[in-house]
Amino acid sequence: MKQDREGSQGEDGNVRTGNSPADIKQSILDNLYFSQARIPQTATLNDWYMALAYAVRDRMLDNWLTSNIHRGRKDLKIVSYLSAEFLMGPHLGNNLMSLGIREQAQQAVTELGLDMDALLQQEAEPGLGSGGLGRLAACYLDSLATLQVPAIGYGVRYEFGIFDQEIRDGWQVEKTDKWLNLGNPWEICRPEIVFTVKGGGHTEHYYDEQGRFRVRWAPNRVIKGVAYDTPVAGYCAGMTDILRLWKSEAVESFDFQAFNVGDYYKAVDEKVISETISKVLYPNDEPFIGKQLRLAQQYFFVSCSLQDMIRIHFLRGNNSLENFHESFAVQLNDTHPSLAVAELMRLFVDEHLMDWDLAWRVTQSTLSYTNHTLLPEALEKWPLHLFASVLPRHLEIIYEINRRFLDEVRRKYPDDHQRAVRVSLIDEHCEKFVRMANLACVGCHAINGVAVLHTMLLKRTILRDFFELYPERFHNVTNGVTPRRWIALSNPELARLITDSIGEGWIKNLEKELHKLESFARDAAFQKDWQKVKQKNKEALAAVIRERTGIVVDPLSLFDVQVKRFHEYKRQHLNIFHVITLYNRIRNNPGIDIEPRTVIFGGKAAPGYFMAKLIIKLINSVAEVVNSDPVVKGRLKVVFFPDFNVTNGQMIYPAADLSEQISLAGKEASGTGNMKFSMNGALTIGTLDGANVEIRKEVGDENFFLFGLTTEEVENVKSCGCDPCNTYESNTHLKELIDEIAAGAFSRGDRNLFMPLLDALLHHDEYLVFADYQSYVDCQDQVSDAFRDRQRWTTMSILNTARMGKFSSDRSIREYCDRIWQAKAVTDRREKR
Ligand code: F58
Repeated sequence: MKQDREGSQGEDGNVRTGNSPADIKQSILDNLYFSQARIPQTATLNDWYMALAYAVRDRMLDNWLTSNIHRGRKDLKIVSYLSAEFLMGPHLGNNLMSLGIREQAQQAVTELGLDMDALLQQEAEPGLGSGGLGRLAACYLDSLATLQVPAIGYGVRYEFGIFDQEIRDGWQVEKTDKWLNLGNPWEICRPEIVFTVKGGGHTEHYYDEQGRFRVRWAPNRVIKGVAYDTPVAGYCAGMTDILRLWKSEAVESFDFQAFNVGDYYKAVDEKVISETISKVLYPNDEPFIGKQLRLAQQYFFVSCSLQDMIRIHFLRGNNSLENFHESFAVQLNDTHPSLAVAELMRLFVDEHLMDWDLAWRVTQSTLSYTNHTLLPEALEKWPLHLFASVLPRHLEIIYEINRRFLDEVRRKYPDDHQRAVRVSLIDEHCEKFVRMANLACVGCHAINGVAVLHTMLLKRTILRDFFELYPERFHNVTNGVTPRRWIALSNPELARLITDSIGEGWIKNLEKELHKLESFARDAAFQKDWQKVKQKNKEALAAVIRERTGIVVDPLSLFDVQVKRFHEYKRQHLNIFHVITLYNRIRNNPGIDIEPRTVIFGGKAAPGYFMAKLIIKLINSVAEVVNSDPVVKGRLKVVFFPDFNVTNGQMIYPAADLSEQISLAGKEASGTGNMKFSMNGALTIGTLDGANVEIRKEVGDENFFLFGLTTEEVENVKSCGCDPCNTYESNTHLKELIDEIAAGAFSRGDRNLFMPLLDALLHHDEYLVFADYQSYVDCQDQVSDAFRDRQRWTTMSILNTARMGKFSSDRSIREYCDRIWQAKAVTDRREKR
């Protein structure tokens, strides 16, 4: 073995950090031996993966430590992104790319007789998020680091992330995600960065020696939060930001108390309860479900994070908290961390003896809030009794904020009692609740939506009163996604083609560079290359589909893809109704000349969301019938791709021809999958919802398949009280397919199985599936026609990619920095390569 670890040193002579293939190879061997206690002869694939990961992490440390110095600089504001979710995706491939050592590592690995793809696949995905909101946080960290803005992402180190999805008999089955089982080489535990967090109990009011009114919180639980840091390297940038996740643990002194009185088991119980806080991510999607443990989780990570920021603020040489907002801009990713308003006030006023008014000014200047939903049922509101039992001091603080705020409202609108009732931080309709969005709107200096339409609707609907009170606080920052992970990493062939044509500037400067592709849109040779790349990606996906589902699909068919969380408003059932419509056309006319399609679905349903799970079952049931019917002759295939996550997304987006963005107008805040598809050359069929509106504007109306009611029309249909039964009765194709489902055509004769879904549609159809059906089917016919003309389609595809510059998360982050955070990048740029 010794021999194995010797050998050549790289040009820079440092096997620990050198970037030559020889250095990396030696470093892998060293890490295998010294960190994994393994020799090559007996090492498992996971040992090799860990050894490579440690070798890569070693190479991130230089930048990490220099970046710490920047974070210590008083003149540079640190952006704190507070989020209950970070859906980072696998780190290895991305870090190799960011460090610019992909080829060297590939060579090192090959020389060791290993397969890089197998090593990459060994990494368990850190699924610490459930969907768009968590993935957005990850894209934003990538952009912050790439743009060299000092930043820390703060969240929870869930032991169990989002469940793994299996499909059994067509139904979703949830499996616990054990992402930490084989070890996580990317995180570094920082036992010295630890904070205590109180819970429950009561408050005591008293006057201190100086005669000041003080409040003491006497909790009945105390736990501690320990920091785990994951480096986030900017793409070929000197900056490495940090993802700091908190793990809950028992406070030792509490154990001892119990132990001393002989109650050993109580001490152990206490430990178990403490560790429960960061045990599991709640996989819910909207609507809001008020579980005590979730409130405790939110408070836990908010408190640890704010205490950590105060620590850093003093470490930077400040001696008061008056200028805390010059050290930190704190972004609240939805209301999940909105307790920060009350907690920062508590830390300032109770712990650091700041005067209330000053504390309030600093709190407001520090915090800003992003809203991610228009669904009223998704807004977080905690039952007052529950809130009081977990956070008694915070409730007092919220009452005081509310008292002052409502005074201000009444001064402004003296005769408008109803307005005060609506904006109050406490909902007093029957059972009382604490309204977290109201708390965030009052306590933050900036409030933003995530797409132009979404921000406009926020101002007109759920946050209207706050917009009228504080119009200057409202901003729009349209979401973006990182072109590093979502093009360069996941679609290497396309990345190469783009770079060969316009140079590599697009990777860091999508907005300025990518449009240069437009000049190739009609170039015959370039079109061929473009088609080849897509074809290869489709073949690769087809192979994976076969391996995971047993379904054989034709890579030459149109890949029509809808991947996202399952929710009725996203209308995956509208898509499957179109599939049934195509199937009926084939059955009614077996010789029909129809453009072959493979319709691919993917996504998880919240474990308790019956209707979403029933839609998954319907898709699989339709798939079973369509895929096995000989009359179809392979012209139509339906696939449910199980366990859609970041890793699988990286395979799926590059292989799509058509992107399904078909939510009911006014329901999807932005969408980010829509951007990933389009960047990878898929054309969109979509409604005027969320960021679709802006995507269409960028790519051009003629390169986007638009259908469906507009938000205004939706409002009209809703207010006229139209009966969905009428649409059903008057549309023969719709009636035919609904009747088939009802008759058990896709459920082996079982007429009851899908009744709950059909009943909901026939009697309410809240998301206007029936109303949009015909427009959708007509639009899909246009898609098929367009796909027949491959040259035209390819032009449209190239133009879609070329015009997506705006949707880089770098643009979003620049907007946050300029308009909301007033944060600057580190100026001494140390460009690598
Ligand atoms: C999503 N929200 C929006 N929430 O639905 C989507 O339109 C938007 O593009 C994205 O945020 C980013 O802005 C979302 O993903 C959640 O996952 C919540 C997590 C906590 C429980 C409730 C759902």
